Amino acid sequence: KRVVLPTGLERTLTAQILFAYETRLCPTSESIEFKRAYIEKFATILLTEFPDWKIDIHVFGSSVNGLGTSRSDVDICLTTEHKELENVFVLNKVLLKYGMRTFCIPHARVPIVKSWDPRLRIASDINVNNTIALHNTRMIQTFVALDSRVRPFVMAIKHWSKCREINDAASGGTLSPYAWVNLAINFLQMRSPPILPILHPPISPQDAMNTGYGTGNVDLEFNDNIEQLRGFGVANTESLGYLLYAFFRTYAYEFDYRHQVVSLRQGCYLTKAQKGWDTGRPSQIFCIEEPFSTWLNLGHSANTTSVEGIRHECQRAFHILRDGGSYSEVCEVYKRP
Ligand code: 3AT
Ligand code: MG
Repeated sequence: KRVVLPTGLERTLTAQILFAYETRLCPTSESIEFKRAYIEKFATILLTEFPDWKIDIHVFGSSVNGLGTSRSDVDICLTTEHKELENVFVLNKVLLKYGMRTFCIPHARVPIVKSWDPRLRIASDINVNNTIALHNTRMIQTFVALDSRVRPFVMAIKHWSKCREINDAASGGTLSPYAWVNLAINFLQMRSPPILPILHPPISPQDAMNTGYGTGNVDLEFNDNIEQLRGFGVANTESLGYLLYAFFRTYAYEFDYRHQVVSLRQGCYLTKAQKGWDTGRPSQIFCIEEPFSTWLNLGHSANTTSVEGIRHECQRAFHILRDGGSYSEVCEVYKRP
């Protein structure tokens, strides 16, 4: 069902999103240059400190998937056969020597070193030999390339979630930027007609279950043939403004948080029962299936209170737009009471 936004408002909102996208969200050429310089500096450090080791540097996440801003961090994955480097404290020591400020998270599912370069003013998350994110980065790059609405739409949602302080899984207990990207892409797959396709091969109901779809047994296959898929969404003529409005309405009033699971892999909503995620655990309140590691819930960090908060934020944004407010008002920086 299409709940209409008056045409005038829809057009104005689309123009506002595009204006924010072009002037504030797209990274400046200066910031791209600083990130490039940082990666070069990092490569030189590795060469100097480990001259005899073969270490490859892969950049992933928003600095390469098309969804980064000037202020996004640089996500780096190092691949090497020298397992000693998987101990993040080894890298940490080296970075400290070169004046970086660092912080290790050794016991996370993916251990990382967080580093801040005070000269170039670049933040970076570095992991060693955890290559899974390189594949989901390529998947996002593919989606972004298929329709010109994807990049401004997803960036508008990422920006809003950051301004409203609901994009911090680690310390805020809400959703990571990557989880928001999954919600936004799944939303575009579920439009009628769809704007984005399903890229993954079909999966049997048995495999779709949380159990049985082996942990660590990741199926990396997906269709990345951009030339073949380009133009997939042309039958859908919805504007950016309307899409953003409908996105907020979906997560404010339509999505059934109690029973549904967002699946980008299958381009639909699954049920919690289908995934075996209906145990009532606090980590299963908002369910978003990771497209490759399908046993992972990207919403695991959000508890009852933060899901209420997320829902409330979507309602707030929806009401502002419905009443003729602007995208900037929607993104007004959250003020603590
Ligand atoms: P920013 O622009 O930096 O705010 P981002 O798009 O780089 O956002 P994140 O910082 O959340 O997103 O994560 C960086 C990348 O790491 C994105 C994705 O390729 C990968 N990633 C993040 N969380 C997961 C996860 N739970 N499972 C698999 N890959 C993940
Ligand atoms: Mg990042």
